[in-house]
Amino acid sequence: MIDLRSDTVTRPTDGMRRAMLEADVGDDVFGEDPTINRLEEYVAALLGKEAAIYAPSGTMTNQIGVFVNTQRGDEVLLHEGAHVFNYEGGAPALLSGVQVRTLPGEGGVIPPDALREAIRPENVHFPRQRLLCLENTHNRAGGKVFPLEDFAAVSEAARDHGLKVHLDGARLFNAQAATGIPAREWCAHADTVSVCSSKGLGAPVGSLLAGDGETILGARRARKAFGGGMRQAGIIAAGSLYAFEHHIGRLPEDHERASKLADGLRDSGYTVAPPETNIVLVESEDPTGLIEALGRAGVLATLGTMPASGRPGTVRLCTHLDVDDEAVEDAVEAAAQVAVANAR
Ligand code: TLP
Repeated sequence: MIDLRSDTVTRPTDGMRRAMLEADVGDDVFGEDPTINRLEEYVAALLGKEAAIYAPSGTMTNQIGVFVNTQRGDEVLLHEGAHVFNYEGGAPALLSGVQVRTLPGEGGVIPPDALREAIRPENVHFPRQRLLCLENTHNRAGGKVFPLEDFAAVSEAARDHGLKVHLDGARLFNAQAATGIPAREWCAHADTVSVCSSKGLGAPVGSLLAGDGETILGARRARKAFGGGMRQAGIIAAGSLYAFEHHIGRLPEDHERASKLADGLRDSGYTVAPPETNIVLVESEDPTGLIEALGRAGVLATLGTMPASGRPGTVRLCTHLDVDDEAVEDAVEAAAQVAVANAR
């Protein structure tokens, strides 16, 4: 089986497992885990922020980001395809008591004017608007990079209206790898940033939320309340630290393989946009049927989107640490056979 469902499916490498085995640990709820402390300092510096906090998942770091930037009854603005809105179990309402308002935008990019149009006047009838969430790269848009200038422009528009900005940077280092722009340049336009070690960077578990010192202190209280206070978690944090230290530099390999995969699929008649990073979206009128057929041919994929408003749906294929050139060739070959069978 060639598993292209997500870049979350990777197994830790030997070097990563060794780092985990040898990790110094302590009780992190007491702030005494030396590996977690090192990881938090490392990632804060990498993102150009004062402080960072380690948590089990990107969902948790996003939701702590929502929690620390809002109060109950507030409105959070985000893109209609945002992970925070679509794939986190309704957590903004569940955990922070906020309502979300979705905004349109090609490729996950919210134009400043779309944001300005959504701004409400000060009036007792209206919810307070306190936060804009942005995502880079954008998962549902197919791993698209949020161009830095556009990011800065919409962030400035948000701040002009007194909003804070949270960046879901689960795949922020893919944006860095695709553009050569350091991740911290996007972070300079956000108040809080979530990054994941468990996506393209290949760690088994772990995400961080970065921001200013006071906000991250608040995030420590929120993490405990959300059940994310961990004890000798240096054992997993060592895998995350290893991922940040050793695997950022190899992300371009995943992007090249995604391009090869897209080219190969196009050659077999599939409609595929050129990927900017490691996510390939294949257009399909019947995405669930295509996923089943690919699965029977030995390639695992997931649903991008279902067909809607006269537009085809998409099937998502991700390249990652455990996919080599041969796997890409085999996946292209299997997909070609599916295309031939479907044409019969
Ligand atoms: N995304 C997963 C699924 O939840 C869809 C995937 O396979 O891509 N932000 C973004 C942009 C993400 O893509 C994800 C994971 C998360 C946050 C949440 O991370 P975890 O899974 O660690 O909670």
